[in-house]
Amino acid sequence: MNSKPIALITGATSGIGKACAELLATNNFQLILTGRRTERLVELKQNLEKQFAIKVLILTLDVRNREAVELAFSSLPKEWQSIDVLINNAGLAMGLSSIENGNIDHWDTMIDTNLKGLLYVTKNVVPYMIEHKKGHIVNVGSIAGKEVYANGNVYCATKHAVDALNRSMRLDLSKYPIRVSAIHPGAVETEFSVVRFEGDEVRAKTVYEGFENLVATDVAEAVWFMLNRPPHVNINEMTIMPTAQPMAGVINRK
Ligand code: NDP
Ligand code: 8X3
Repeated sequence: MNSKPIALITGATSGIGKACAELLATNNFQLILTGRRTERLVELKQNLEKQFAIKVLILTLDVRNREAVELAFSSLPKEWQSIDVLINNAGLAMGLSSIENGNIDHWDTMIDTNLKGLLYVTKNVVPYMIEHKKGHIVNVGSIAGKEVYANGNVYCATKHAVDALNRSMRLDLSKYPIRVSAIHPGAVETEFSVVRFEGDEVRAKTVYEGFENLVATDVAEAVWFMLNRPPHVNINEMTIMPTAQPMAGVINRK
């Protein structure tokens, strides 16, 4: 494999992760793309390899599965180990309920994915970055990790944890030197709300009615700005909101 930089993106089958994959492909990155939906990964690999002179490695992976994450990265082919960029993007919200009405299975899924999954992947990828004395981790947080909104409770808690980990990782890893950044978006129309409302596409659509939401490429472009700074510059975090959403939970709809 030639010496193009390598980026690993979790949750590349949809939304922000997929948009980051496409943008990095146009910028000559080789890509390791992960997600649970293999068919989508295969299709994305085929499209990107056809369009760009890059190689794409796909790993079907549930980030909640600690053993599977360990196995996937311990058996990573040598030519893919020199990872320059890790985008910790895989994540989800489930449900939107006042705390007393919350569904504990939803809570477990959000904590296992957004928090523990991010940790499992990071723990298994950072040794490669330390070995190669380079790396940039971008953690996908949320405005829900900076503020809270009604009924967002556990999702907000997981994203506040991502915010704390982003700052802690930077403190721990800058000595190697590994850069660590977070992107905190407001409302982006992806499959996020369909997942949150367990496949209810009609309800999901109402989240984005009456205002201009962000789209996944808006977020990918902001991520690219962070990645594309010279090595001595670390953008610690960026918050990116629709103009119509001045804060979490507040949207000016027409
Ligand atoms: P999507 O639902 O469109 O994409 C989520 C991605 O995460 C999919 O590729 C999905 O892949 C992957 N994923 C979910 N669970 C797992 C899992 N257990 N193991 C591996 N991959 C998983 O939503 P977004 O693109 O909007 O979300 C991406 C990130 O952005 C999330 O962390 C989300 O919290 C965050 N975010 C989203 C905002 C929004 O308004 N949309 C705003 C702020 C932050 P698959 O199902 O194939 O496994
Ligand atoms: C999701 C952000 O504002 O749509 O992470 O709840 S918001």
